[in-house]
Amino acid sequence: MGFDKKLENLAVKLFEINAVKFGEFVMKSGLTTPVYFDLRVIVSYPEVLDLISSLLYEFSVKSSSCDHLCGVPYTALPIATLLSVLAKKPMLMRRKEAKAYGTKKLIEGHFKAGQTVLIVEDVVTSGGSVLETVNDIRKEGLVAEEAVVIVDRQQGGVKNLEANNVHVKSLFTISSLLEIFVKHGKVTKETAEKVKEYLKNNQAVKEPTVADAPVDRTKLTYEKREKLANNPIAKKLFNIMATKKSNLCLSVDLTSTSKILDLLTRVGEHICLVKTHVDIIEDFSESFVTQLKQLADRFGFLILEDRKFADIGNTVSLQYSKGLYKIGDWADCVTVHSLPGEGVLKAISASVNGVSKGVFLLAEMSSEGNLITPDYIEQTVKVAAKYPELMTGFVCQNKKTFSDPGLIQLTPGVQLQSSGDGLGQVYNTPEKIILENGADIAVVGRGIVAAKNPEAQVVIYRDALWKAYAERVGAK
Ligand code: S5P
Repeated sequence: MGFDKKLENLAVKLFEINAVKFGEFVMKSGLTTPVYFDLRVIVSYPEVLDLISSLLYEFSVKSSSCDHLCGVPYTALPIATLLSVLAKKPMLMRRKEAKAYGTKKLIEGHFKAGQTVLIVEDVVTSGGSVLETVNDIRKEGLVAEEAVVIVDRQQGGVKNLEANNVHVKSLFTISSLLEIFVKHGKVTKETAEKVKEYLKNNQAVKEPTVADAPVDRTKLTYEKREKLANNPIAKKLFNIMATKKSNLCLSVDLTSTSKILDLLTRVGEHICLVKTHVDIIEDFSESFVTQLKQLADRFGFLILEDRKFADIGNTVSLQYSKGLYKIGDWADCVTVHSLPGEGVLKAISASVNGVSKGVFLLAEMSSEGNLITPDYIEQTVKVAAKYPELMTGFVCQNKKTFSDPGLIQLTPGVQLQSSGDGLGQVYNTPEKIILENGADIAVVGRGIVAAKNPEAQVVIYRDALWKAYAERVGAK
């Protein structure tokens, strides 16, 4: 039997078991409706459950690349269960209220942040119930962007869900059901018209109580975030981090080229990014740049020139591409202050001109007594949003500074040995900056560079930082 025929049979069965009724019904809100769905009754009809799940499977689940299925409690739970078995995909269960004792978990089941979830629901009116489940799922760092439903009541719910980035596929709409019912003589044409008229005049308003919880970027894996990044350097960095299992950036604040190259030869395999201050080098040459790039290729790390551009756009574009250093030629990304305003990003964007380059914008600093204010931080994040192609991430100290999971939080001020340097620098531990402060990449300078045995130290930092990241995203 073809899909459409099966769909027709299911519609007729739903009518016959009173899962859909026509008449005058008073709803919870006190308003009346000429059509009423009660799909809870399907649990009494195994053949209907079977038909629904096999049709939903054919129609949507089979072609979905989701990692989990999750039914909206309660009516959709048995359907989600059957679909999970058919698709051989694990299920998640959302509690309506967190347990008062024990783990207080809202989502039951084993999962990892960044995995995708297909939501299963029986009837969508305003979309509010689906959104409640979506929001709880997103709070766990999971991705919920698709839903499959049995009936769309065509009252604005699907649109509401799309606006919240949930794509909905429905087996039936009320219109498609009415067509089948009229064809099979279950309802009269007049009733069908009355229902259609009712729907036209009763579009559900967006549920104001349901907030679309933003995704917590710190719960997502670097693999997932690679896909969410717009800037090619951010994509590459996420990829390198995931592949090398390193979220360590080494700040090679040394003044001789041979010392820098020698250090990188020894520790390059353990880092994802090297950060330079090219203007402190006393014997800078083109050959240094060539050798630096060779090491970057050999060990698979990127180069960040920490120039902290902070002038008017025109000057910055000259500083970026001209002079002794010609930074734009060799650095994959650079640091930039937002102080001069948007012009600085505009200038670099024009200089880059489509080549794969990136910018880390300074939103905060690690030094004691710095003059950055909360408003400055907010405006910095706002201006960055206008340059998604250019922005690799932010240099900042706080998880809450920005939320875009496609951007990278680069956090300096990390050391195991001490808590400051006597010149205003403030140090945190690897665990604190990854787990509490939300860093994606930690910048370590003197903690490694000034160590007696940098090869040993680099491994200690890399392992501590990676362990903290793995704990953060719930990876084993
Ligand atoms: O807020 C900041 C921003 C930066 S880029 N605080 C910082 O310390 N940095 C840089 O990170 C600083 O210029 C130096 O190169 C590095 C930290 O080095 P460390 O030796 O103190 O670890």
